[in-house]
Amino acid sequence: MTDDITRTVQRIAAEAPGRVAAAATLEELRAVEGELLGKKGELTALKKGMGALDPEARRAAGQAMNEVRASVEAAIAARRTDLEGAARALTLAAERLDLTEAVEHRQRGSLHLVTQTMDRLVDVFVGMGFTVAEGPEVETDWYNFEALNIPAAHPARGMWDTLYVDLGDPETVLLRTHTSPVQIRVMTDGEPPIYAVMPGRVYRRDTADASHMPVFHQIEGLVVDRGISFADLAGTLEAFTSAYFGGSIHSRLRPSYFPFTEPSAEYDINCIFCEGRGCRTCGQTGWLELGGCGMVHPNVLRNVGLDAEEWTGFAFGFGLDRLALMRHGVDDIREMFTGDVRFLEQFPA
Ligand code: 2U9
Repeated sequence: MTDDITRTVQRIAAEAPGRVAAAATLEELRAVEGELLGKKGELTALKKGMGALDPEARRAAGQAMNEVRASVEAAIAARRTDLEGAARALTLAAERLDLTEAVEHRQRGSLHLVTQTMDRLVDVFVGMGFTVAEGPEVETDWYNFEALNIPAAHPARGMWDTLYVDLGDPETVLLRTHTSPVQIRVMTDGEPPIYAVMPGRVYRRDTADASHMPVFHQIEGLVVDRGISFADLAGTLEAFTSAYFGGSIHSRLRPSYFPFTEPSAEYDINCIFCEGRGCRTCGQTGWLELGGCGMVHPNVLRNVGLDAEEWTGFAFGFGLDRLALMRHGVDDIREMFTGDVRFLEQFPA
């Protein structure tokens, strides 16, 4: 009887590792576990035969059975860990979302031509030591006109066809017609010295045609410090011109009028197509008009609480859209804003 039990225990011990390893799924493993260790399992069945043994033999058989049970349990636990890992890997593989296709087959978008132009202009000015300031597109009459030395009844108001917002008293809230109100805010909120550029979107009551849009973009610059002269203005614009357009392109200033600058000037550059020889784009003049500039009017300085005897400054401004059109040979500004991908994808960046 003892020998029978011992042989069976040895057989179970010898066979168990193979049977456990042969279980290919968690379900099969549970079945093997039941067969070996369960209530109706082989080791449990052996226990029942032990009652007939003498105490000595019973203890020896009991010990052998416990050892086999422990090693079978360990083998089953190890196999379960393996099978659970494999099952998890299968689930993960089945549930994996493959997004590579979307990335590979769809073309990535790019920055709009106006954004690219603005980024490059800002880069050049930042390289020259300017900071960048932004402000609201919905403005009050004070920031957009009054503070800039353009009172309500002033004939110069006619220089800007303004879109008013139906808010508060009539004609007190508007869509900014230039980025100049940002300069007023910078001077009101901070102290000189100021060396800043203001890029942004501006609005005019205008019908769209090949060279005008009611919404367009500007970059303006403002310098306020002690001892700033017209020579600093001319030198800054010349330095900007060669940094942005290349060393062969120069600038010139022609007398003009703006209410917020005195003296005021138009800012021209050598034609970037014929480099000054004369062509169709520059109307045979060799020059392209880029924007305006001047010394900040003392009234404007006083309006923001600065002593116009202590501080002087210059300002300049030019349209960004026209610059982008010229640079890329686009002949209708409306092309830039219809959102046609066939146009937009010609300017990847
Ligand atoms: C303050 C003082 C002075 C900014 C200036 C111009 C001349 C100018 C236009 C050219 C074409 C913009 O795109 S455009 O319509 N700008 O000619 N802008 S001086 O002068 C300022 C601004 C703010 C406080």
